[in-house]
Amino acid sequence: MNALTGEKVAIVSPKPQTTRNRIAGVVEVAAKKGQHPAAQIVFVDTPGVHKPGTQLDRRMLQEVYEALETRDLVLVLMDATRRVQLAEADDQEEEKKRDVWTSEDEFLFGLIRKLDCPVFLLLTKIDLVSKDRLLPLIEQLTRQYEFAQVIPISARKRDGLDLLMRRIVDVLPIGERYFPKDQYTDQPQRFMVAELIRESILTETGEEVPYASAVVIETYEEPEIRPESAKKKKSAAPVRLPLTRIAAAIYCERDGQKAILIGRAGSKLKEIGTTARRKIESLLGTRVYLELHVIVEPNWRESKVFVEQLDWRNQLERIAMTQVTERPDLGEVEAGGEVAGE
Ligand SMILES: Nc1nc2c(ncn2[C@@H]2O[C@H](COP(=O)(O)OP(=O)(O)OP(=O)(O)O)[C@@H](O)[C@H]2O)c(=O)[nH]1
Ligand SMILES: [Mg+2]
Repeated sequence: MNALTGEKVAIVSPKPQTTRNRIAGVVEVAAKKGQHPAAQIVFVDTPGVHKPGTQLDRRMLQEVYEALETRDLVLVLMDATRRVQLAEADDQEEEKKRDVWTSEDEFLFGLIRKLDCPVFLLLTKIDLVSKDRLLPLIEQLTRQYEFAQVIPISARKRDGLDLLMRRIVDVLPIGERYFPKDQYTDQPQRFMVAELIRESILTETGEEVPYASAVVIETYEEPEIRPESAKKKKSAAPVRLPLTRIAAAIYCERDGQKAILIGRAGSKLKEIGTTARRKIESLLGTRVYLELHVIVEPNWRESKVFVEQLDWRNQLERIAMTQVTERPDLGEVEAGGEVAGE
């Protein structure tokens, strides 16, 4: 979705189950004479389909079902590299993995068989797989379901993306735009900020810490001067960009995880904060003061109420209802915030 929109709509990491909520990425396609009219494609990225264990998993699967309620077309993305590895592996460990996969596949195919819209299979990361390995894989998968299209793609090399867009436009109904022409996502910026912090946790910590972590923005104070007007100001002195002040809580499940997230003398939290702040600055076009603190919420992934509260759509509702203008009590601050150049 990032490759297609040309924007960082969704966070990305090598770890599975990175995406937790459904999010839209909007792509405008220009008309092509004799081929197709102009189009707006609204991609809805969802968490991956896997059998749920925790309440968080159940919520993630619910996101998939909710995304399926409003769709004209479904794209099933499968990582070609992992598929090829499994198809060719023959040791016992791999055998076990294959069993898990078979049951996850059944789950997925069961889900798409209920759909009354076209389903495309996209084999991803083909920059890492040779063509002669791809063909048997396609054969094997199309035996299980009659996909309307099978399109091998590489987001990295942009292979297959133009073809994909054409095939999508072919099946879309004629209708009004869903989003204004220049809007590329449905997520409010404060939630994209929370995601960028989570992305930094995914890359900066290992083991179960990223899975047990959740980020909630507690204060979000936008500058009064918009960055555009600040840039336009005619002045000989270098323009100092306005400042956005953000405080966020990182929730984890256990004291040990909190200790890892904070690190020796707060070093890990500082690292997470610095990488996140850079990404947030490039998203917002302002300087950013980012303050992070860590809260232990035992077994939050098993709490339906907590998991529901994390959903940005629910958070938006709550913000709209309470219209809190006061800075909430942030409790114990574990490490100071920081800002570029200060
Ligand atoms: N080589 C290669 N790597 C890719 C390509 N597309 C994605 N990746 C890598 O694959 C990993 C997973 O990418 P994500 O976008 O997080 O995958 P996802 O399907 O959204 O996964 P979840 O959100 O965890 O369900 C990242 O390390 C990406 O850099 C590609 O076309 N080629
Ligand atoms: Mg994802």
